[in-house]
Amino acid sequence: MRTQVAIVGSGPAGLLLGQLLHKAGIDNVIVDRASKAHILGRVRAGVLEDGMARQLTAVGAGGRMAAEALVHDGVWLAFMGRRFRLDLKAHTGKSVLIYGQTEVTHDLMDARERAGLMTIYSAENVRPHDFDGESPSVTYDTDGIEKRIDCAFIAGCDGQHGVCRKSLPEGATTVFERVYPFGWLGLLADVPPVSEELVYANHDRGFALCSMRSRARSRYYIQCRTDERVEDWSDDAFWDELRRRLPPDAAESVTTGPSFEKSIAPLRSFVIEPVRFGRLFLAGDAGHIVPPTGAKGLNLAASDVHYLAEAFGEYYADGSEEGLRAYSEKALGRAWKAVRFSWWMTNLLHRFPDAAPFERRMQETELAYLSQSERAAAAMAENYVGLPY
Ligand code: RFL
Ligand code: PHB
Repeated sequence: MRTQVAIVGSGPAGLLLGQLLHKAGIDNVIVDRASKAHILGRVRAGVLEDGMARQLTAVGAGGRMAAEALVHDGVWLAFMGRRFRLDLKAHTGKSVLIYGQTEVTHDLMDARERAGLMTIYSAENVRPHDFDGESPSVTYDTDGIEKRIDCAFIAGCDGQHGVCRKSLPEGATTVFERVYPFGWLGLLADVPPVSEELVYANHDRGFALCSMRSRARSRYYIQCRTDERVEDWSDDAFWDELRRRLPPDAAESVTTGPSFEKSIAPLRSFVIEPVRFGRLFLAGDAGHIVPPTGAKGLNLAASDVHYLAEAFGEYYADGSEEGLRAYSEKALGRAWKAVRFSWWMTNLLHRFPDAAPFERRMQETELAYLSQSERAAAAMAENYVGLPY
C-alpha cells in the first residue's frame, strides 16, 4: 500500500490529523493496534477548549457537538469547606465545552468513514521503519501476514504507550518526567451532576473533582493511592469518600446511583524533546503526558496536529520544509505551557503524602489569593480555557 502520510494511532490526535490532511488534499492511512470497539469504549477526557471545538467544526465533525455539548463559562474551586467561582468568560471572553472524548472519537470516526478514508484496526506488531531516510514505511501483521505501507511521512499519534516514540534512536532525545505519588479513581454514573459547573476540591483527605458528560450523566474523580485497586472500591465507598471531600452545600446535593464505569489512572508529567526525528513526527500523548487536573491532554493533541497539518500542507502546496522544521519547537512551545499549568494545578489541589504543614498552608494561601485577586484569577482562567494557537 502507498500513501502520503501513514498515521499510527486512531485516537483523537490521529483521527483529527487524518481529517485535517484530507481537507488539504493529502492522502493518509491510519493503523491502530486496537479494535474500533475498544477505542470507543475508552472513557477519558471531557473538557474541550474552543481551539479543539473550532477544529472539529472545520473538518465537518462538529455537528453533534454543537447540538449536545454543554457550554461552561466558569469552574468552581473548593477548599477549607468553602468554594469560589472562577469566571472563565469574564476573564477571557471564552468558555469551555463539556463533551466526552468518546464522543469526539466517535464523530471523527464517522467523518472519516463518510470521506471513505482507510483505517486499519486490530493491526498487530505495528512498526515504523526508515524514517531517518527518504522512504519510510510502516509494517503491521494481520492474520500472521505482514503488510507494508510505504509513505512520505509517519505521524506517531499512538499515545503514551505507543511504538513510535520507542523507535527513536537512543541519545537522539531528552526526556523530562515527573511521577506524582497518587492517582485518580474515576466513576461514571447516570445521575444528574452535583453542580451546573465543574468543582475542583482540595481537601485534607485528598483531591476530588465533580465533572459531567451531560445533565443526566456525572463523572466524578477522587485522589487515591497508586497501589489501590478498583475492585476494592464499592460504589457506596466512593460516594461516601466523595461527599467527605466536598464543601457541605455540595456534599448534600450529590445524587448517588450505580456506576457503570470505574477506573484508576496514575498521574504524571512527561515530555520528550524533540518530537520530530527525520520523517517521523510525534503528536499528542506520544510526545507529552500531563496529569488530567488541568484538562489539557486531549486539547494538546488538537494543537499538535493543527501545527503538523499546517506543516504538511505547506510541504505539499509549495515544497517548503520550513513548517516541518519548525514543528517540534512550535508544538512543544505550546505543550510546555500546558505541562506547567497542569503541574501547577496538580500541586495546588492534591494532598501530597509527605507534605509538611508549611506546604499545606502554601496551598491554602494560593487558593485564597486566587479567590481574592482578579489578576491571579485571570491568569488561571487564561490557561484553563487554553492558550491561543
Ligand atoms: P490516545 O487517545 O491514547 O490514542 C492513541 C492510539 O494509538 C493506539 N496505539 C497503537 N497503535 C498501533 N501500534 C501501537 N503500538 C500502538 N500503541 C497505541 C491506541 O490503541 C490508541 O487508539 O492518544 P492521543 O490521540 O494522543 O490523545 C490523547 C488523549 O487521549 C489524552 O491526552 C486525554 O485523554 C487526557 N485526558 C484529558 N484531556 C483533556 O484534554 N481534558 C480532560 O478532561 C482529560 N481528562 C484525560 C482525562 C486522561 C485520563 N486518563 C485515563 C489518562 C481524564 C483521564 C482519567
Ligand atoms: C472529565 O470530565 O473527565 C474531566 C474534567 C476535568 C478534568 C479532568 C477530567 O480536569
